[in-house]
Amino acid sequence: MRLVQLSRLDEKLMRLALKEAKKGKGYTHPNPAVGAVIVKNGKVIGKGYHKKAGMPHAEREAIKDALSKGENIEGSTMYVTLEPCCHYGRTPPCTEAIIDSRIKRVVIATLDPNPQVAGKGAEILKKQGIEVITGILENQAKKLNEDFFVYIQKKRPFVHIKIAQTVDGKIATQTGSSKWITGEKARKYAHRLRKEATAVLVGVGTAVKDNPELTVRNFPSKKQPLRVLIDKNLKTPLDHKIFNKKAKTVVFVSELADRGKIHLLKKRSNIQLITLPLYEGRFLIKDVLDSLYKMEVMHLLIEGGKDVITQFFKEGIYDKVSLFVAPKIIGEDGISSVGVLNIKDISEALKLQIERIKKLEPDIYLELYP
Ligand code: AOF
Ligand code: ZN
Repeated sequence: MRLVQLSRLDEKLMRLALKEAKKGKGYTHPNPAVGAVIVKNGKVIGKGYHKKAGMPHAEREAIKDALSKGENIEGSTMYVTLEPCCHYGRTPPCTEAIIDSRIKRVVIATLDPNPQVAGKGAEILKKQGIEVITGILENQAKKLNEDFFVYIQKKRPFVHIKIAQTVDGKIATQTGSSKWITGEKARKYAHRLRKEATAVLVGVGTAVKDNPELTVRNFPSKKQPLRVLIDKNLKTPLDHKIFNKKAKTVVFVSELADRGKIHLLKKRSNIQLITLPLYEGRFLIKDVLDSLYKMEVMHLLIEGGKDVITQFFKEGIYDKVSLFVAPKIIGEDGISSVGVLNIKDISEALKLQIERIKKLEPDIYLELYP
């Protein structure tokens, strides 16, 4: 009975730590969003979260918070949403701070997939006689950092495809008219997705036709994601919004790109050009993702268009699909959200799981996972 009560209490306090962690969501890349709470004699005496890569980790923030209030941490319990680190990265190990503070119990939601930590953090604490419990609200903690887990384990960005379409699967009319398919609520939510991404990618078709700025405007955000443009011939006009000063842009070009335009773009401090080889007239997705991984892009949001999205689906490289569906019908002469996949038998269809359905009047939002 006491054990059941204790684990309920642990969950309640871990929920508080998760709430802290969420405050950093979208700002910590390539680090995870982590929260920590310190409890003594049933009272929360300190809390904190990781704000940004290079800044102190959640554990040190919580310790600092408790000390600043004059609290005595000795003998307390720490709730932390990710296993405390035990390595020197941009910051010193959290295990040292926990041991030095004489915390006697550490409750962890999930282990850190980072091979430099991966269970070693918990072991070090146990060796010091600290009681360590793992797995409290583990699923929530993993979901919160789904991008970080993929980035670490697969050594590539988390690939998140966003589609806004009609009920008959169209993203534009035959003339390319698409503003707007979904309503205001869905578009606001799409800006939240941008805030949570490290980078937002589009292909040349979308960049030229829609002239998107790819910044976060409809949602509060302290940062702008990196913009990524795939444009082998560098066809996008230089006065298009994707190149404006509101954010940085990486452009993938090929040897075919106009030298003069390359020269002009190189002079702009917010633009980075990367030349990639072409195979049968296309870049390899692997090359694009390798480059972005090296730039520490942890969460890549793909916003279209059809050709880019089709290539990711074809190669089976996607971790999440955010689908907005508007109660509108365009018909077969419209542009489909996904192009030719050459699927013959229905059993070969790409299969997704619906994890969440949300009404964003007048549209709906589906969160899909492979
Ligand atoms: C924690 N608490 O709040 C976070 C952790 O370069 P550093 O020093 O910031 O270390 C980054 C790594 O630390 C990151 O890859 C992940 O394994 C872990 N993040 N660990 O104990 C935190 N953000
Ligand atoms: Zn740490």
